[in-house]
Amino acid sequence: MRFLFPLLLFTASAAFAHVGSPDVFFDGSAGPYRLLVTIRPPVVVPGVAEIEIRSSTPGIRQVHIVPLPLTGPGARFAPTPDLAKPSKDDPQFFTGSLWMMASGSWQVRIRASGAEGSGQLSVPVPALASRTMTMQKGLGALLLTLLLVLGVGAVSIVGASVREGQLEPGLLPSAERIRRSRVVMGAAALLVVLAVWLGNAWWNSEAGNYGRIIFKPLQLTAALEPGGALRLRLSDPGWLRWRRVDDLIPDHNHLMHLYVLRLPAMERVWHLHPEPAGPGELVQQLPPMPAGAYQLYGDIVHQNGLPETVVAQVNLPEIPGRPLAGDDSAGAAPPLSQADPARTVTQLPDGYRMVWLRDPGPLRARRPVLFRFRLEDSAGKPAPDMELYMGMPGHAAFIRDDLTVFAHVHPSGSVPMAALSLLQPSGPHAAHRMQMSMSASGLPAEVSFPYGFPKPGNYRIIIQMKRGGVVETGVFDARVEN
Ligand SMILES: [Cu+2]
Repeated sequence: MRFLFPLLLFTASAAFAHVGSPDVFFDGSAGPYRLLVTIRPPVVVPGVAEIEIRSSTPGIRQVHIVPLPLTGPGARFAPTPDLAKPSKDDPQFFTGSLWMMASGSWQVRIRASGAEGSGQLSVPVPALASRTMTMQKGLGALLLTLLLVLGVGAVSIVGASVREGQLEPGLLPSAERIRRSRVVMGAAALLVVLAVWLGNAWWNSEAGNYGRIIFKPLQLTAALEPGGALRLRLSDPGWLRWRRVDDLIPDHNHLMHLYVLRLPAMERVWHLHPEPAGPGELVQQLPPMPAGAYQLYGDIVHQNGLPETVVAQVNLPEIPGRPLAGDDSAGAAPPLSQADPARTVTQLPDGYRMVWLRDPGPLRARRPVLFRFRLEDSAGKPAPDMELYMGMPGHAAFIRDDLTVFAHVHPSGSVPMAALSLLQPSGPHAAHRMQMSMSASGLPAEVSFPYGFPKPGNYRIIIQMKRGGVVETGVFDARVEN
């Protein structure tokens, strides 16, 4: 029985870039067309990635898609692209599936053409085996029955051929023939058992090989040092040879973006940027924090563009701390017990407010949506003095109340900017062509994030925008239905 179900042994959680939120969302321009792209990477590799593309620019006629390695020579020579299928109901919506043949950092190149001409964009996608498919119990039972029938059948055919193969019709086999056939059947049974045993060994060794490539996230340990510094250590649990802890590249100027949430109520949140302190080590000078338990989500990007989110929990005494500096920021919200999914306005400490421009209707799991937010002054006018915060009009984090989902998303989507810049060395591209309320500085007071919740439940959304040198942190709650 064991050889039919050895793969049940390997079930790891699907957590790599982001936590519990493997789908990739991207809002960008392919030449004249603004596209909202959703890529659902395969859970096994090789496996099939599902691609959905919606154009908000009319006139699109054809969409071609092709997978390529993110970097290296393979990224220069594209195979023949596939044609994505237009939807019957919506001519601006296209779907397709692509095979991802190896683990690693990939991109999906999308070429759109139509009335406005043509253009292309690329979306980085990590392809990592996150689990092993398990065999269905019914199929297993069926295969086991077939194996028994085959084995017993083979043995009895061999026996019958020795016993009766050369017998004239109507005659009974002699005692000698019966004895010989029993000996041969015994030998045949041994052979069948040996073949099954070898098959089992082969299967288990294949499963073992696959088990080794299943993604294991880097581990994070956090320890408080005298003086209120938090030391973060990355360690590799033993995964693919190419993964290292000392090959991090900066993502909008920081090696790590660390979200710190006070547990269990998530009523305080910090967005911090630890400094490198040796291979696989980072140090963060903590701001003033009350004693308690804290959840840490650290976003990092490897040299090859592969993003990871490392997770840890830490108990801290009261930290007198240093004032926030640089890009570090903090926010406050009602405790989770008072979460209100109907609230669309966050009143900010300086009189400004952040408004969630929600579409009517419930939020649904696995449905990509543009989440739009506007920063207003106390008179309700769009904030006039918007600035980029770490090179972006805004930063969003989507967190499920049980901490099983964490996604750090930007206006261009859930792809880390460091991976994007490996594709487009000219820097972040035109993801923010927002024809919305522009402030005096030319930056819109409105920002949008493409995202889809991976599963139903209650979520907290943390939105950060910067104006007049101040990072404004708005916290919203969402109830997501199936
Ligand atoms: Cu960010």
